[in-house]
Amino acid sequence: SSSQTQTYAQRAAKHPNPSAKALLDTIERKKSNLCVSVDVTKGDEFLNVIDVVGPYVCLIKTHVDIIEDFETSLIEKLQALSAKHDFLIFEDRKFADIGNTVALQYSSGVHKIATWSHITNAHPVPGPSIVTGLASVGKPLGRGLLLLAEMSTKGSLATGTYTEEAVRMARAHSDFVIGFIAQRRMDGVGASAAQSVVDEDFLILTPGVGLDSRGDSMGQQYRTPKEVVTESGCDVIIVGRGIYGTGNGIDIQAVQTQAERYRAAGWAAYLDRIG
Ligand code: 5BU
Repeated sequence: SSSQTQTYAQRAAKHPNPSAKALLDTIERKKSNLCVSVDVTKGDEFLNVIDVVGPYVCLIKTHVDIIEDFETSLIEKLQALSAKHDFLIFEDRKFADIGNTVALQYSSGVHKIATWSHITNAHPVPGPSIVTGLASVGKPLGRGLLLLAEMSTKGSLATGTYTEEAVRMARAHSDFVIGFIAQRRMDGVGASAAQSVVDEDFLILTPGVGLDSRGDSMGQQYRTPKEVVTESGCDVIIVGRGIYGTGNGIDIQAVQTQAERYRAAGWAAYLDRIG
């Protein structure tokens, strides 16, 4: 059977990449395929949101470069919350440069992403050298990489043969590439009839998820957990403003309520898919 109909636990048991295995195990243990994207600019607010949504998520997604008062201690506090609430960390860095540069951006600078982020992602646009560059840093640390095969935005150029080439690139580097940011399952995409892809298990993490809105004023498009997980076969829903809101200031009680609501919706959509 394809990864579409297998349980997260079945997939965890045979996944060769340590970060993918840990994510699948966490999803099963917490009955949560919810990743919360914490796109806030103040360190305290960032930690407060994570502490509240922590029990309901398998993964926390960060854009660490938007935090105004970033200091190394913030990462230590993030790691403490990861241990407290049992979730993994995904820095949504979207690397897009030559291998040598991305290796430096991943390992060094102020943020030293590779030292704390279990999963990160990259645009396939430079070609396979972006994967080998990042793998030179991340693979020895047991990290995993997602390729951006599709995007959630209106007018995205990541379609058609670009998406197919992204999947081929992943297949050629499946020791480090654990899956895709995409809007649908990629099983068999870009594969020739002769090629056996039955054993591949790429995780599909999907942003652009909302229960109350269909988009924003800057090109974002939202689909429901049912559309994403049941109908399109994706594995993890990524939710930002649907959980922490769009207004000024954060209502921490509302954040908790929404996190539980999205966790339940994502899990119900998965149970529907596996039947
Ligand atoms: P939102 O508040 O749920 O719209 O936030 C979505 C997050 O996912 C945000 O951090 C984006 O940078 C990220 N994202 C996305 O929305 N769409 C994409 O195709 C990719 C990332 Br790739």
